[in-house]
Amino acid sequence: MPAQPPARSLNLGILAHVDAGKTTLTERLLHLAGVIDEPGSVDSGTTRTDSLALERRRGITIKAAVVAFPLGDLTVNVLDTPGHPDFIAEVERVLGVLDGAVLVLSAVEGVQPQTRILMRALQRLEVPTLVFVNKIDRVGADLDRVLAVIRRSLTPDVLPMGVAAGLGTRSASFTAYRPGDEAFRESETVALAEHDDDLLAAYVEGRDPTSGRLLDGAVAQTRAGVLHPVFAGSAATGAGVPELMAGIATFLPGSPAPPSQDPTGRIFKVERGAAGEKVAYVRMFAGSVRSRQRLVLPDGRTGKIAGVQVFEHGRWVRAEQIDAGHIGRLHGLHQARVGDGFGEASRGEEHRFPPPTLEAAVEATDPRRRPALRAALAQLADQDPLISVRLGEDGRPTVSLYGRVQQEVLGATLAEEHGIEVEFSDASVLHVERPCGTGEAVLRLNTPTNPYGATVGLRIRPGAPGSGLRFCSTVPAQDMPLYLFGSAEAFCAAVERHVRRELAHGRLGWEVTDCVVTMVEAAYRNMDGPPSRRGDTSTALDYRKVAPLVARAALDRAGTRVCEPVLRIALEVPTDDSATVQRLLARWGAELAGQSSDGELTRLEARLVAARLHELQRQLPDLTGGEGVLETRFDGYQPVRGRPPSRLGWSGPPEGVAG
Ligand SMILES: Nc1nc2c(ncn2[C@@H]2O[C@H](COP(=O)(O)OP(=O)(O)OP(=O)(O)O)[C@@H](O)[C@H]2O)c(=O)[nH]1
Ligand SMILES: [Mg+2]
Repeated sequence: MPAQPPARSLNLGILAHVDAGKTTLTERLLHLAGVIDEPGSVDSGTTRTDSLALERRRGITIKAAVVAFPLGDLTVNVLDTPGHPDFIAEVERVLGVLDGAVLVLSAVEGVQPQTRILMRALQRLEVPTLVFVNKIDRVGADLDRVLAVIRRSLTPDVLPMGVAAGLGTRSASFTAYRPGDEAFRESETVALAEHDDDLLAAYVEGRDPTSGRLLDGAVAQTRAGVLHPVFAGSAATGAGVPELMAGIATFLPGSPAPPSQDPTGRIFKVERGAAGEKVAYVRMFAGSVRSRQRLVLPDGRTGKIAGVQVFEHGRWVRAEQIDAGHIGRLHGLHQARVGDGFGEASRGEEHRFPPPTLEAAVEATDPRRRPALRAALAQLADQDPLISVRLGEDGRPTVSLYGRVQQEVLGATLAEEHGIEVEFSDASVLHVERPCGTGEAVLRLNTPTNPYGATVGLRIRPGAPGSGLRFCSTVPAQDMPLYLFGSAEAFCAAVERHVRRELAHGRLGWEVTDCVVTMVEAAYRNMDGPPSRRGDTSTALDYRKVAPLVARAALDRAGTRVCEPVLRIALEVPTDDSATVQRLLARWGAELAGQSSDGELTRLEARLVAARLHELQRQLPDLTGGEGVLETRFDGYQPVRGRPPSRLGWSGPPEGVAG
C-alpha cells in the first residue's frame, strides 16, 4: 500500500448499449487490481457499482457510479454508466469529465443502436477510446463478424490487439499479439498509416518501422482519438481482462496535472447520503478543493465544503483535498446541482444528446402527500438531470421523460426512498415552440405601461434547428446597472436567466427553442449618484419583473409555431412482412428514407413522428411474427400538422396530439 496516494489519475468511462456487460467488467477490473477479493455479480445483486436497491433488483444500471483502482502510478477512477436509452442524460454528464473510455460490445449482439450513439459522442468529444468485445464465452460469439461490423458501422480506425480462441465456451480465451508478431506489425502499420504520413511513406518504400516506433504511433493516435485498439474477452470468466487492463495503462492518458490555479471543476452527479444530506461528485480540472472552502456555483449559488472524500482501497474515505485531474465527493454543498461547474468550468455544458420527448403528470395516491411529493420531486430533479419537473396551472407536477423504464424507476424511487405512492397519467408527447418571425419589445423607465424602475428591450428571432435558445446583448456597458451586478457579464447572465425562465412556456405553453434572444436596450435609474436603498434607484428586482414582461411581448410579436419530435427509425423485418409494415408507416405519414434487403430480411429506414412510436412498438410483434427489430433515434422537430396542441390551462393530459 503506498504511503502517498498516486499523483496522477485516469478518469475512465465504461460505456455500452444496455446489458453488454459494463458493470460485470467493472467488477472484474476491481478484482484484478486487488481492490476486492471476489468479483460481485449483477445477477445476484452484489456488484459495487449497481448499489441502489432498484438496480440490484432489476439487474440494470440506472445511475453512473464511481469506483477506483490503482494501476502503476495511476489512480484509475472508473465511471460505470447506464446503457438503457432512458438514462442517456446520466451518461451525458459523465462524458464531460472523462480522460478515456472503454466502449463495451457483446460478441454475440455486436454493434447495437446505443453503441453507435455513444461512439459518435466519444468521437465528437475526442475522448480516447478502447473497444472491448465482451461475452466471447457465450454461444453465438463471433469476433470476426463483430470486427467487420465495427469497421463498417462504427469506425474504420480500429486495431485488433489479439486473437480469441474457444469462442462460445466457458474456456474461451484471448491472447494479445506480441509486438514482434509479423502479422500484427503488418496490420498495425496499415492502421497507423491512415493518419501518419511518415509511416505511410516508409510502408510504401518497404522500410520496416521498429516495434517501438509502431507502439509510440499507436499510443499517440489513440490519445488523439483517431485510433481504437480492440480487445476481446469475457467479463464473466475474466478472459481478456488482464490484456484490457494492460491496454488501459498503455494507451489511455492520465489527466494532466496543471500547475496550481484557481479551483476549476464540474459536478457530474449528486446523491443523498445516509442522513439525507447532499453529496456532490466532482471532477477537478485545475487547482484543488478542500474542507471549509467556499465555492461559487452558477446563478449566484454558493456553498461551503464541509468535507471531501476520495475512493481508495474499495471505499470512500475522508481526504485532505481533491487535486486537479481527480474525482472526489464533496459534502455540505446544499445548493449544488448536477452539471454545475465552478472556476473556469462555470459556463454550462451544451446539450449533446436527444431531449426527452414525453411528459406525464404525477399524482400522489394519497392527496395529503401532495406537498411531500412536490418536495421529493424537487430533490430528485436536483440529483438527476433526467428529471425535469414543472408545475401545471393546477399545481400538479409534471415530469419530462425519456421512456417507460425511466417512469417505472421514478415511481419506485418515490415509493421506496420517499414513502410516496404515486400514479402517472398516460405519457404524452412533449412539443416545443419555435418563433415564426422576429419580434421586438421594450419597456422603458418612467412610462405609463412600466410600473418598475428599469428599462429592458429584447428582440427574438428564429435560430437554426437544434440550436436551442441563445442569448446575446448589444447594450453598451454604460447603460447597464453595474453597481447592482458587478459586471456586464453578470448583468447579462441575470437577464438571460429571467428570459429563459419566462420562455420555458411559449404562447401555447410549450418550451420556446431554436431562437436567438438579443438584449437591445437597457437603462437604469440612479438619481442620487451613489446607490441608495431608496426607491428612486433601480434594483435587481426591477429587472426580474421587467425582463419576463418584455420577453413575453416580444414573443407575442414574433409568433410561434408548435413543433413535435420526430424519430429516425430503422426496422428489420422479414421480407414477407415488409409491404404490410410499409403500408402502416405510410398511413402514419412516415417518410421512407431507405430500403435494403438481403433476401430473408428487409431493412427499412424512415422518419416518424414520436407520437406514433408507442403504437408501432405495440403492433410490430403481430405484424412480423415477433421477428421485427426496431431502432430509434431522435431526429429533431417538425411543425405539427393541423391544430397545434396547447399546454395552457393544464388540468389533465394535454389535448390530443396531431399527427
Ligand atoms: N456469458 C456472459 N455473460 C455476461 C458477460 N458479461 C456480462 N454478462 C451478463 O450479462 C448481463 C448484463 O451484464 P451487466 O454487467 O449488468 O451489463 P451492463 O452493461 O452493466 O448493463 P446496464 O448497466 O443495465 O446497461 C448479466 O446477466 C451478466 O451476468 C460475459 O462476459 N459473458
Ligand atoms: Mg450496468
